[in-house]
This record gives sequence, C-alpha cells and structure tokens, in this order.
Amino acid sequence: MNEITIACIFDLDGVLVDTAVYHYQAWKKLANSLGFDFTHAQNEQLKGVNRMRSLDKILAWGGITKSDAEKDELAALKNTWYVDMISKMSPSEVLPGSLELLQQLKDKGIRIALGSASKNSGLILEKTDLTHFFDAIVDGNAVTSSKPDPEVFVKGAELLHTSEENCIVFEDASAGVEAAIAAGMAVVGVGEAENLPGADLIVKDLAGVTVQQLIDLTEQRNARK
Ligand code: B16
Ligand code: MG
Repeated sequence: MNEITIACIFDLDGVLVDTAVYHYQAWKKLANSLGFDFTHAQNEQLKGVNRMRSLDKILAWGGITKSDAEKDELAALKNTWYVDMISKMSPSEVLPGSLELLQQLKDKGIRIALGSASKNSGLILEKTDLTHFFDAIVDGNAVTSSKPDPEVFVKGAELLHTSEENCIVFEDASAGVEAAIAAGMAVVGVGEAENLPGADLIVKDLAGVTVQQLIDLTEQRNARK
C-alpha cells in the first residue's frame, strides 16, 4: 500500500459550519441601519473576504463614504452582533458530512489545518466542538494578506510540514478557490459550480467525500503537471 502523503486544509465559514448565514445577517443589519440593502449575489462576494474588505465593499454598494475611524466603529459593531450569534452555536450546526470526513482523515493519520479568514475561528471551533481535529490553525489573526492572497494556505502547509502539491483545500468562496490555486494546491469547491470557478471538484457538502477520492484527485492532478 502506498504511504498516504496528502494533507487537508479546511476553510471554516460555509465549509465546516454555516456561519456564512450569520455573517450575512450581521452585515445586512449594518447596511439596513445605514439606509440601504444588498443582494444575495452581492453577499457571495463577501465570502472568504476579511472583515475590513467586506465593509469597504458594502459601503461602496451603498454609495457611502466613511473615515477610517468610523469604519473601525462600524466593523466592531457588526462583529458584536456576529459574536452574539456565534456564541450561541452548538455542535448541531456542523455542516453535513464534515464530522465524518474529519474523523476519517484523523483515523488515517492525515494532517489537517484550518485556513480561514475569520478572526473568530477559535470561538466557532470551540462552540461546535471541532478544535481537537486540527493539527494547525491559520486564521485571520495569523495572516497579513487576506484571500485571494495564498498566504493563509501557504502558512497552513508550512505548519503541517508538507508541500503545496500534497495539499487539498476545501473552500466555499471564489476568493478562497483563487487563493488555493495561487498556492498551487488542489481545491474541492463546496457549493455551486458557478460561484467556484477553477475548483478541481465541486461538491454540495462534505457528505460522501472519501479519503480515497482525495488521494485520487491529488495523484491525477500531480500526474498532469
Ligand atoms: P471575521 P472563512 C471568512 O471566513 C468569511 O467567509 C467572511 O465572510 C468573513 O468576512 C471573514 O471570514 C472574516 O470573519 O469577521 O469573523 O474575522 O470563510 O475564510 O472561514
Ligand atoms: Mg468560507
């Protein structure tokens, strides 16, 4: 039997847990308080994008200009609402198939990292009881450049002591797929194909994803190089 060398890097919001919906509710509340709204299609553009860049996009959609100090206040307000919501999360909010896949990887000794833009990842992992699965955590507190910059995934590979061609990234955001491709890694897109151009494989959720499928994907991809 071949030695398994793959390593997996998981995005958090929208891949392992459905916090994307809480981000949406909190940003929508902020936009509404400023007198405008934004669409679901616009919300797609916020996924995987860090807090301040998300705020800049939203203010631009509303045609609103704010000073840096005001923007800091608005971002903090949104985060207060968001943290209130995620503080009430429980393990029941782990998305379908996530637990099973993480457990399969763990059982086979495959290393696992988190690669998230969120500065709240610690609280989310704790509330949903997922922390113990991770060999490394790279989140918004650990990076200087946000997705689509590859930094978050490159750091993940470094902490797992592996190289990019062994890594498979799981992402629900186009900015995240772009970041993984820029890092030279295979990508499993979680969601709708139209939102995830460039992913090597698209799944609705992690239910049914097998370790063998991931090994095959990595081998086929590396053989094409
Ligand atoms: P926070 P991910 C990202 O997490 C979210 O997709 C994105 O919508 C959010 O703005 C970003 O985290 C920052 O989150 O405000 O909690 O620091 O998808 O990269 O796990
Ligand atoms: Mg995400």
